[in-house]
Amino acid sequence: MGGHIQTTEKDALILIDIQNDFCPGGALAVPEGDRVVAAANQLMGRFSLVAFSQDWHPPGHKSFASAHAGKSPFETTQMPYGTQILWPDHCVQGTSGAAFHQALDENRASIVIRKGSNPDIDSYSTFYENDRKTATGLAGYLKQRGIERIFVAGLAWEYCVGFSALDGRAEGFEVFFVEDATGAFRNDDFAPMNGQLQAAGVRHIQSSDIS
Ligand code: VGL
Ligand code: ZN
Repeated sequence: MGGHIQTTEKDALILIDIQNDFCPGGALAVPEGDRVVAAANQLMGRFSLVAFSQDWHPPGHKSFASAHAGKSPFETTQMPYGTQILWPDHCVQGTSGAAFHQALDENRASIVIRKGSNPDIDSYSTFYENDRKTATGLAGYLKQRGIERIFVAGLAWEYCVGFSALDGRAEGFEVFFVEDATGAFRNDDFAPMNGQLQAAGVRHIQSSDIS
């Protein structure tokens, strides 16, 4: 059954980091992260333009706790661009953990934005690295393709999907956050991100709202 949001050629679907390391069994797993795959595959059928993002870190990336002597995952450190959470090694370029979930239909993506490749800068958003200055080029790509509204989904809610939604707003797009196609690391601490999303005018929807 269709919902009340009709998609057009001015809409794009942005599927964020649906990669093995963010799924159960992966290095930085979202609980039940693989549950977004079926929803993502289904959503793609509603859009003429689909973009993927892929977390893509070189070995020894500065966002890894292992790159900082004496630090453990989920502690923080100060980087030139601010406070950085230190993660377990994840999504290392070319590894199976960095590959898309095998059930995700990759063929529909017309562009894959790889992010987090600068060894010294993390990148949650698929529009800007965490220094907030280095653009990935996605905004220009979408604008040159005439896109006005973006629909974001994937992994993880309170980091890469959330920051991509906020930057999408900052770039002037209307932004829809597809909740049932998005997974959170924790269900008890995403309220701050949700507050930011709401303040920015991001609209929260379900897949079934789209026809
Ligand atoms: C992500 C932490 C580190 C994400 C990526 O995709 O949400 N989170 N790298
Ligand atoms: Zn990462």
